[in-house]
Amino acid sequence: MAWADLRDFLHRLEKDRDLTHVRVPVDPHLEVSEIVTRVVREGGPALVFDRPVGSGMPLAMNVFGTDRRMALALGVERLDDIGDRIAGLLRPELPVGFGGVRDALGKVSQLASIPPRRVRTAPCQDVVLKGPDVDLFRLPGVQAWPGDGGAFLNLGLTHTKHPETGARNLGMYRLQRHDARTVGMHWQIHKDSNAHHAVAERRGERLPVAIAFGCDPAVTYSASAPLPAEIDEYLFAGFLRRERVELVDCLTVPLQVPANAQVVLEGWLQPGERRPEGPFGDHTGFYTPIEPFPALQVDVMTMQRDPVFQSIVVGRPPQEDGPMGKATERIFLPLIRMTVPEIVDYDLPVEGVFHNCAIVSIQKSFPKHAQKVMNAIWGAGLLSLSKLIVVVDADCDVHDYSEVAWRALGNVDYSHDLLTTVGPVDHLDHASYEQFFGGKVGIDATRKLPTEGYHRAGGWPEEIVMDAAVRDRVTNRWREYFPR
Ligand SMILES: [Mn+2]
Repeated sequence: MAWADLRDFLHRLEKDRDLTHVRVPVDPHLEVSEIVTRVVREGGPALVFDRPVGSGMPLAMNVFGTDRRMALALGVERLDDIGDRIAGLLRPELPVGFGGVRDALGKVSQLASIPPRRVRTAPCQDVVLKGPDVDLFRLPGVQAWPGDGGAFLNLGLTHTKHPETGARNLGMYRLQRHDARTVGMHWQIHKDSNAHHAVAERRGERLPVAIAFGCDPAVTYSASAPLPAEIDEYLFAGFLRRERVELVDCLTVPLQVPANAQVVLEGWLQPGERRPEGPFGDHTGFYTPIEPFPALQVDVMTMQRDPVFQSIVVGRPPQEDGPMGKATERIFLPLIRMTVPEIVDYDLPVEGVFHNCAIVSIQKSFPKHAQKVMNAIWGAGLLSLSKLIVVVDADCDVHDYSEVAWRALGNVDYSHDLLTTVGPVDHLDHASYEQFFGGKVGIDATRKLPTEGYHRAGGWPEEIVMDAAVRDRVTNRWREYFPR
């Protein structure tokens, strides 16, 4: 069962006592951020700030801030359930090989076949503000960190379409409020909207853009998911929701937005126009410097009659984007296995902000198999940005960092087991000496085979494991040894 809209989901959280209203006035300049950061760290509830200072609109934060809420947002008990559903859909005809993730996702969208439905009227257009009446200061934009370049309207869903193919894209990019009518589009180099904009500029055309805030949770999540450019986020959202997403035509741009969005901005990007964007304290835990980025002049702002604005604080992990990224990690596992079937499981530690470290377990069956997997990951979508890949054997629990560390630190001869290379790194990476590319390393922490040059007498040593019958006996007799 899908959530009808954001409000429907917030009501459920309230019923579960997993949402708290903050009823006193709170300043979206830093104060909201400090509160949210503390609540996220405690694994606390979603928050609705009823009275953000300077705006009449309530502000929902930390909506996805725990794995439980993230799963509930996508209508499942465990995030792995979605991966299982994907694997189930794909099982009859496994697309494997080079186009793996793209083909598999295409197949899932096609098999699930829950395309969006177009509606004529929509609550998100109940209130219409045009031209000089547009006022982005009515939205409770959050300045999260002292060094930020201003307030940001983050967690907005940016809609564009390819100027030549007409393929739409839905993405989640950071949005700086430059002034009452202008919003900065932080379109990183590897993102789909950036590609649309590049095509429009090459053709000397302006690019229509619509940004929706406060959509139903599956749609919001889909905007954040690193789907291949060919995959329609709304088909994917339909698959997640098991119900069609209702879209309505925008008023002034040839795009559609979710009918139940809380707030929508519409406008056209002029070719060649850039404005300094940032600084911004990002999920790396560092400020990203000012860079020139496109800036959207908003022609029309539409909204529901009593909208609630949803946003997010990012910064040094852990933050709310952690559970969102974990959802992606779990949902994409069966898709990654389409391309690299020997992968058993993987883990992207939140401290590694999803690009800095990937831990992968594999069913090793030939010499240098770990190196093959490293190279495959460095060639797979946005996972290709991974800087460190740790490969362990199938029997290692990749989510148990203690076990991973034991193997990664102990099972390595650094003259043989390191693979170093150079490749693209995340736009936000601050450590690479050049922006956009840098060095990467893979650690082969698997058991080594004689066929890959490990010629020690007796082969790889046997790990210490207790006899299973003894383990069971001790478990069963525990109360006898230690009566209360
Ligand atoms: Mn996309």
